[in-house]
Amino acid sequence: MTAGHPSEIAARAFRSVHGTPPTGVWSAPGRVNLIGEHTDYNDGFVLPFALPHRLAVAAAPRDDRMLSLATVGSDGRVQSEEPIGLDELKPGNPEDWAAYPAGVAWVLREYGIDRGADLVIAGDVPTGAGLSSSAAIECASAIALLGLTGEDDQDAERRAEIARWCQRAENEFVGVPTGVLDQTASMCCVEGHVLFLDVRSGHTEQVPFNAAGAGLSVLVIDTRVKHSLGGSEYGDRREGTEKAARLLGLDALRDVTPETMDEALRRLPEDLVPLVRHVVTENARVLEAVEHLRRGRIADIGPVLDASHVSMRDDYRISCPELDLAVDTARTAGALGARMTGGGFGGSAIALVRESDRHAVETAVTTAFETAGYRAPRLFVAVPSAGAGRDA
Ligand code: GAF
Repeated sequence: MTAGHPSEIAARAFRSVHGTPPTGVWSAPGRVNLIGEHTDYNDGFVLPFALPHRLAVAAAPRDDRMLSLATVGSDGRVQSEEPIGLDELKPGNPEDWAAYPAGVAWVLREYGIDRGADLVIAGDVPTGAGLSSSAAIECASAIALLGLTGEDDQDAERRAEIARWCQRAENEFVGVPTGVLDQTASMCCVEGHVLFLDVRSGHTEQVPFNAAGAGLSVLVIDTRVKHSLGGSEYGDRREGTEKAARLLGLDALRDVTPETMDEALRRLPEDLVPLVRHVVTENARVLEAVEHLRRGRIADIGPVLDASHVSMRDDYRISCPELDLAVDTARTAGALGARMTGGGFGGSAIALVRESDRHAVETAVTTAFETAGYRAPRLFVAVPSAGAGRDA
C-alpha cells in the first residue's frame, strides 16, 4: 500500500480524480474475531475486535443521481469505474470490488438516502485474509453516504442498524450469504475492547481487553491462502445448520444448549451432527471466554481458543492445512492458545502469546511455512481499535 494513512491516500486520490477536495473522509476497520465462529447466522454469540487496519472513503455529493466509484490499488494506482445512475444499480451491476459500495448505496435508497455521490476508496485491510475487508468497505461507504446528508456521530443503536444495512448489501447485492458479525464489528467496536454480541437479541457489551497490559499479544497469522465466502462451502455450512434447526423444530441452533445437545443430536441425520455440535459448543465457548475477560483473566482464554480450533477443524471442517500448521506450530512454540479466525477455508489464524514468547512463535511459524513449501505468512500484532467514524 502507498505510504500514508488510508484517509489521506483516499483524500489525495479524490483530488487527483475530481480536481476538488472531498467534502469529507470516513473510514471503517477490519476485524479479528477472538472467538464465536459461524455462530452469527445461528442467532448465537460472537466476540470480535476491530483492527487498526481501515478502509477509507473520500466522498462528495453529486446533483445528478449518479454514483462514481474509484479505488486506490496496493500499487497506488487509481482505478475508476464509469459513473452509474442510482436507478441502474442492481445485483450484478456493478460487479467485483465496486459491488460493495454500490450495494450499500442500493440498500440506503430504501431508507431515503437517494442522492448521487463521488466515492474514492483506499485502505490497508488485507483482502482475502479473513479480516473483513468487505465489511470495512461497506461500512465506510455507508457512513460516508450518511455523512454527506449531515448524519455523523451515530449512537450504538444506529450503528447496529447501519451494520444490518451493510449485511443486506452483502447478502442481496453482492450475493454472499454472510451473517452480521463483520459489519457489526466494523460499526460498533470500541478501542481497547472486544465486542460481545448476542446476535439474537442484538445486545452488546464492550468488554475491556488490554492484552499488552497483561504482557500478552494477539498475533495474527495471515496464511495468505485466499479465503472467499462466495464459493459454496460457506453457504453449505449455513444451509446445513438452518436445516438442522428446522428438523428440530427450532428458530435457530441458538436454542440448543450444551444440556440439550445430546438429545438434539440423536434426532438428526448423521451428516448434520458435527455441524450442530460445533455451533452449540462454540456458543458455550464464547460465554466462557467472556466470563474470563470480564474478570481480566485474558491468559485463561487460551484453552478455549484451542478447543474452538479443534471444533472448526474436525466438526465444522472449515480449516485448511496452512491454518492447521499455523495453529499447531504457534502452540508448540509457546502460544497460550490459537485458532483460525473468520469464515475459514484459508485466511488468518490468531495466537494468544506471551510478549516474551512472541518472537519465538513468529520465527517458528515462518520457518514451518518455509519448510512445508507454503507462501510466507504475514504476521502482525492486533490491538483492539476504533470502529467506523469520520476522519476529516
Ligand atoms: C464470515 C462471515 F462474514 C461472518 O458473518 C461469520 O459467519 C464468519 O465468517 C464466521 O464466523 O466472516
